[in-house]
Amino acid sequence: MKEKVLLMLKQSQSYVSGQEMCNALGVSRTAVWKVINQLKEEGYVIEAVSNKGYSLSKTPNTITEYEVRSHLEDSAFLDQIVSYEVIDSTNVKAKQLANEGKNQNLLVLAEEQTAGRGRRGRGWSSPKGSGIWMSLLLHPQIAPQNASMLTLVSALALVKAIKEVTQLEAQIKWPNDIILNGKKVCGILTEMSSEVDYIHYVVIGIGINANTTEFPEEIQPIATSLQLAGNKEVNRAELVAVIMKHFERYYERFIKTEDMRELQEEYNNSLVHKNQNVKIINGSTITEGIARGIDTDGSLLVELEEGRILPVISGEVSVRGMNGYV
Ligand code: BT5
Repeated sequence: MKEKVLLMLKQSQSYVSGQEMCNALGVSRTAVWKVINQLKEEGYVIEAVSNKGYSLSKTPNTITEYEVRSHLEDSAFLDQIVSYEVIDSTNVKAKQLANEGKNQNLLVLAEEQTAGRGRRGRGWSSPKGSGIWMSLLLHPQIAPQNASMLTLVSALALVKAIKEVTQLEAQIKWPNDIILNGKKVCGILTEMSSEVDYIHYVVIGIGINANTTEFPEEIQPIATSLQLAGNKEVNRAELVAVIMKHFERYYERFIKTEDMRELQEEYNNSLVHKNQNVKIINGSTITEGIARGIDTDGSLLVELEEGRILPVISGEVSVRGMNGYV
């Protein structure tokens, strides 16, 4: 109902009368009035003029289900979107929904996470209202060992969407970081539930510092946001919709072959360390070499001093630039 009222207000060039809404929605005037008040509480600025009706003069920069939907082009890809003001972790929620039997493509969004998660038990700072914290639940019929490439597919969609919405040229730090000006602007956490030869589901968690302007001290040296990099506030709902549009296209191409052969070149063009010296850190062992790009299986190909090419598999290692994080 809220979504319908909002749609009527958005589609109208001027005022929508209360009666018009009642008729279209089959509800009472009081019911419409209640919804209008709820929308106002969420930050929508709605003018009410007697004898004319309601008109929407400002939309808040939120990532509610209906704001995201209003930017999504017609597509059958996403079956459901659910949005929360605050949640522990959108990845945890997506997994819970999957375990409860949701077998559709579903997107979970949150304005704030109280226990945002990075890889291997690390944390993810997810303050209220400024970022995009979201998880995509999918049920791909691919071999479990190929699922880690979905992180790379997502990274491509993020770079493309960031470019389209902000004109910023972000780059990928293999396998799961998106980088702007040498700092991390997004992180991806892909999780899976599977048997050895069968995937129950995959959850792709994406954290984007969209309009964040302040970071906790410990990540200040490595973190940035789209707003800081571009000097402009980003419409978060629009960005989510554009990410989903590009993800769908890359995902379809990936699924055909279950490898990166079609996306390899584009991925390598966005690689922050392409043809640069990197350190591969595996526990206490550090190997140095030149990153050449990914292979079709998603591994990072690193040329060692003696000329040998070492395929580095994600999950085992951390990749660093020679003088720091990037
Ligand atoms: C990641 O892990 O980069 C994956 C982050 C995924 C977050 C999303 S948000 C929606 C979904 N729900 C979740 O609970 N998670 C996903 P990793 O490569 O392990 O990087 C984690 C490290 O990044 C931390 O140890 C910090 O050093 C740094 N970090 C934490 N918060 C950050 C932020 N907001 N921006 C940049 N860096 C951050």
